[in-house]
Amino acid sequence: MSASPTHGIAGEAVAAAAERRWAIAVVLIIASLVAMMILTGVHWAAMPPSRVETIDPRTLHISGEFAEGNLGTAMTPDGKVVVRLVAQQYSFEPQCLVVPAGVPVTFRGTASDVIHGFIVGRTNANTMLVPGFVATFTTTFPEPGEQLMPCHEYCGTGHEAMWARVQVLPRDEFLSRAGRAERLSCVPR
Ligand SMILES: [Cu+2]
Repeated sequence: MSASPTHGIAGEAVAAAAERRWAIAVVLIIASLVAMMILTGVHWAAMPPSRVETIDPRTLHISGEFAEGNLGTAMTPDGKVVVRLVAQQYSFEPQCLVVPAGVPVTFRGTASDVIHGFIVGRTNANTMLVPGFVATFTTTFPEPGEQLMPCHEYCGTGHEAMWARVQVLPRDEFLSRAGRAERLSCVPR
């Protein structure tokens, strides 16, 4: 019943070949990751971001763009939609954002303590929020509906409970609400 000695040697050869294949695959993966790090490092060093906006996280709440009364969605005089928000352990301010569908929306956000970030549902609205810096991007939400906006940078023990909601309203409904209020949000009062 025992395996023949030749069988054992053949088995060893198969195992050695499989191990070699895995070793080659792992070396290739590590080499490609290192190459990616070097490439991105050189790229960022050669072409630093064109626009870096800094802000003092210690005085964020006291005055200026990210003071509490200024957070939420606002219409600029020339009709642009701007959402301002602040992330902190473990919530976003405001907790519920209102945006129009089919209109470009500019987000401006920052963090007051540690690195946070967010993504809005399955849209391409996605950014990190780093204390000391203002993150900005513009996106358009094609469909009305409600989206979840979780924090996607691990920020501490309460991270998994850190999320907000985004209500994407039909354009006309948004405009009629925006006409009545300076700052819009859907936080229940
Ligand atoms: Cu967070």
